Amino acid sequence: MRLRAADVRAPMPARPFDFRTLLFVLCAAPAAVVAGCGEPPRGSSGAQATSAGTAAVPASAAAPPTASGSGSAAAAPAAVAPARCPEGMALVPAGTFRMGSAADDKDADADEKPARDVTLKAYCLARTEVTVAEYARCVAEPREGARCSPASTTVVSRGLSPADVIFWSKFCNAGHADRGAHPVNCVDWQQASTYCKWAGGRLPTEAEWERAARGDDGRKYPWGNEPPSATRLNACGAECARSAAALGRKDKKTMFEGDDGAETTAPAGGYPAGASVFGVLDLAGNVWEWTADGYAPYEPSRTIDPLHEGGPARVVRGGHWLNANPGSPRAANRESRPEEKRLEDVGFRCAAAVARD
Ligand SMILES: [Ca+2]
Ligand SMILES: [Ca+2]
Repeated sequence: MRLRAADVRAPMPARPFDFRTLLFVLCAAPAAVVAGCGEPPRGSSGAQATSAGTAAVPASAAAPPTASGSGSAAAAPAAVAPARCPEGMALVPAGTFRMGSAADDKDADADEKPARDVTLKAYCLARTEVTVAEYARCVAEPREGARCSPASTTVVSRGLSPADVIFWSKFCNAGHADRGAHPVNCVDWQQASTYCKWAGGRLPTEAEWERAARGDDGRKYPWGNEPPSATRLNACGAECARSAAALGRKDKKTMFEGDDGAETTAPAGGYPAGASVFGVLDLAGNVWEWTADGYAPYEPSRTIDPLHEGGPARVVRGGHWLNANPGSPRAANRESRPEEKRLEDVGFRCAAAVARD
């Protein structure tokens, strides 16, 4: 039994993820951390801003790091400019974290194992999922090499019955005037990738996504190890059971007892209590998020900026608004979706290279 789209709480004012200026926000990382920031991850274009004010990370951001720690004792340490991220993005400094789940973790799925240390260069990650309004700008203002096709107003997924297509398409957010601040969904992997390119960035790798969600202390959820609650994420709470009961189903399981205020998607960034250590929102819940990686078993030998190239299935992360299982929004959890699908429960956010003066 499925839920209705009605009665979603009123949208919050849009908080534009505005790459259009070069008013980068000075990162708040301590100097010792900033000094450890390296070059941007692979896949970064390092493009210059265009005359149209394109979402761009300056080419200087693509410069390799200075060889700190390898020079002679007599050499003066090279000055390292503070790392900066575009407005609306959080800086995740270079570092090493424990990715994946331990062999004895009974909550973990087999595809999360083995756990191993992974080292990442510094990167920027959007604090929020891309919204309907943000995506629409990409459609309206195409740029050479990055032309967004409209987000679908119907789900696209082979195997769904015509009735299921009609039902689930109600939850595609594009085309609904009251959902401009909600995450864009019903977009396939290529659409997501194109948008991020248009915005001057790229999709985050799976490793980048996981580190942003787990921090460096191996936490289970972005906010810590406490169980999910109605203030921390949009998933299936009391509101979910209530709407299911209205459809005649009284046995709908829920993830938590409280009402999270959203029967379907919620406006992006609406659960500050669920923020990660880097200040990134909705990494748990709301919509699953496309990542750059193709879905495949982990390769333990790949420990530096890992990326599994290619499809046809891509990794999605973070769970979504209809999840009742508290295991779904775990930071280490992985799922796959065929890259051509446009689904009501999958959206995305973008990453970008750090900039330096
Ligand atoms: Ca909910
Ligand atoms: Ca999410």
